[in-house]
Amino acid sequence: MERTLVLLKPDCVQRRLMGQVLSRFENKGLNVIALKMLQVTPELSKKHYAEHVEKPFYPGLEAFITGAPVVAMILEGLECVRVVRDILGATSGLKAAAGTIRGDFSSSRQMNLVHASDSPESAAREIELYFDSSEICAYEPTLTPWLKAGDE
Ligand code: FUP
Repeated sequence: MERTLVLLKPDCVQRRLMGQVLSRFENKGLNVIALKMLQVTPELSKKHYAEHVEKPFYPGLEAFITGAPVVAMILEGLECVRVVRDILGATSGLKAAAGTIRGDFSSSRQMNLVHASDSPESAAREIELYFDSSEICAYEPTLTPWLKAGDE
């Protein structure tokens, strides 16, 4: 089992797309094991986007991500990091394939609705940035036997 950090960004919350986005993860069979709404501070943004802080687009990105509430969640499932990135699609909504969340709902590179960790290492770092271990509610869903074979 793998875990990944997902953020429903301010555009997702403001456009009332939270339910539709969450449904895609639930429909896939992923487990939501932590979930909360919060306002990202400039300090948290700089930690989250540490690799981008020096880039020219960073000030606009920080203004966007701190501009309204986000929803943070931890998803769990087999190959969850890659599976969730595939469900999101390419970074730019203009380039993302139809059928992906960004491909279906976004026409922007910055306002691309959802963030998801890009590797298990990033996931571990980002989960720690957004969640205390006491906020994680891991559980075994009763329908697991109908989602995958026992040896998968
Ligand atoms: P992703 O891994 O898909 O979230 O994308 P990146 O790590 O490459 O970029 C992080 C965020 O910066 C993305 F959500 C989009 C934003 N971004 C811009 O706003 N402008 C750019 O030129 C590049 C990225």
